[in-house]
Amino acid sequence: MEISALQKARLEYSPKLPPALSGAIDAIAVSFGDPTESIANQAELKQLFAKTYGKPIAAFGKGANPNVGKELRVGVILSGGQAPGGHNVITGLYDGLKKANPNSVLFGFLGGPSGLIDDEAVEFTDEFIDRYRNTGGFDIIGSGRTKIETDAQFAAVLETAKKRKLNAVVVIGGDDSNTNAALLAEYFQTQGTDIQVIGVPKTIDGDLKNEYIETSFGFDTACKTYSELIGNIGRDANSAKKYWHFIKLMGRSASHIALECALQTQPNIAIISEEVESKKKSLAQIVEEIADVVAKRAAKGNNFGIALIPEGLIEFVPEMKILIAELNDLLAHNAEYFASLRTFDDQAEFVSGKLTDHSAKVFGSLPRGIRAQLMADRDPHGNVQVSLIDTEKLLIEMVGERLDQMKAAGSFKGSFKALAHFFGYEGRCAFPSNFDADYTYSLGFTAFLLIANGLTGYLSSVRNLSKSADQWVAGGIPLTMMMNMEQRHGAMKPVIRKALVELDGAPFKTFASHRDTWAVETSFRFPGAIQYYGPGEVCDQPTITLVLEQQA
Ligand code: FBP
Repeated sequence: MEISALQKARLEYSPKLPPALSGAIDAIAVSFGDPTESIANQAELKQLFAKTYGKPIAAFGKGANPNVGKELRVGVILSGGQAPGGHNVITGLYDGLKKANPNSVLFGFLGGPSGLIDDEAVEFTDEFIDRYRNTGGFDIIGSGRTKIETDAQFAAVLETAKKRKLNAVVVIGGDDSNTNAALLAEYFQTQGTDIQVIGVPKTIDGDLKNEYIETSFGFDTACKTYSELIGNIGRDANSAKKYWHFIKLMGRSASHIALECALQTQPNIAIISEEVESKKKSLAQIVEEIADVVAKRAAKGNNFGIALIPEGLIEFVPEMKILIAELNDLLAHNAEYFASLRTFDDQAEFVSGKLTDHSAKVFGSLPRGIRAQLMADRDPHGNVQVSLIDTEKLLIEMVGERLDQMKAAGSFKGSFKALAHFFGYEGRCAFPSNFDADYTYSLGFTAFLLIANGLTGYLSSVRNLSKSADQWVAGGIPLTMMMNMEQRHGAMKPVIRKALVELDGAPFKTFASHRDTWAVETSFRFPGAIQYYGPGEVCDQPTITLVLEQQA
């Protein structure tokens, strides 16, 4: 296959490791903290995870560790949405395994968790893996969203692991996939096996983070890719001065991506879903606020601008949140009957009849296309597929109607021509930035160390990330530590808690302190394309979010 000049150069790039991990493999010692507790629902979780609950945090440092050279057989899966750097997790894991014992074997299970259930895998070799170093995408083995859920699926995974004589399984995934990893770790133990399970924090959404997991991989590259494009559009808008651009940004639930892109590009409007929820803003209020900014800019002769809309917004508007929760429950409980309804009208009628009066009214007020999108299939974890809902178009339509009314009343004298964009999939498979290339390689190498030290039910962790890689620190965080009980598919389930944007956190406060100026002035910032080579301040910078969080 012909490869680009950049791909060729990236194959040669040597990712940086935390200092404790870069020496001889038998000179990396592990140390442990105190037993841990889950973030909530301790009693229930202790019961559900009788074998794996409450383990101590693990940290790697320099020191003798003669036992890491065992021959190991490990399986790895990529789970959920693509995120730049997934290939480097695998290369870091592979290099760790081979460095410790050249006879160790790494299997890549194909197409996500279903590869483990169906036992479909490839065995990695140097030649195979070398073709994917520092590249974006998950195409090395593919990914999928199957959830390991039923007794039969758990049993099938165990059978696969036994058949392949696996010592460990590594799950590269987001909050839902790592919840699955925690359940699998517990299951293997209750079945009397010592097969280990290690998770790696992945998702461009940036919502798998806490005190110990500073960011999920892929967030850095995805935000930089979107910010480049937003900056380019900002410059185009300021050149032609005739369009408003409504840009929906990926991020299923949390608005971390929208917030980071706002800090990078300084748009006129950026909606943060978590603020909408906390201030209980209705859709009508959001529309009013946007129309107000459009009118203020028009009054200064600026009939153009940029508005960033987080993909998950719709689920945070109180009346929509209640509607979606009701829809989730009723679709989960009437799945078979609903699937038998063939037309939109039949489906809408059935749903409206089952909703509470208030939600039925909200549902009825939405355009047909949005109603259809809200009734579409949930993902296997029960989530609405918000990337398929055209929130940016809904807002353009509603803002346009409001501005017409304002024009009639004399409070808007400009013009409003708006274009809709969705930046999502184009950010998920870019060549990982140097930050993500280094971070993911380190996470993969750390996953190997957690396995080599006999641990299970842990998430690979690399910290101190706002500093240069020579100050990074590697370790492992017990998965049960991040869990609580939440309502899913109409029942309480143990899950890793999603990290939403904190309104009292430094990134949001920094944005909030500037947004009124950015709304009316044209203050666009142009981040430009990701740079892979050059001075550190151009090509090795972490996200503004990470820097602000760690300064606080
Ligand atoms: P993960 O949480 O699995 O990393 O996926 C994140 C994401 O990219 C969301 O931002 C988006 O809503 C969703 O995946 C899209 O899913 P799909 O790839 O199935 O269309």
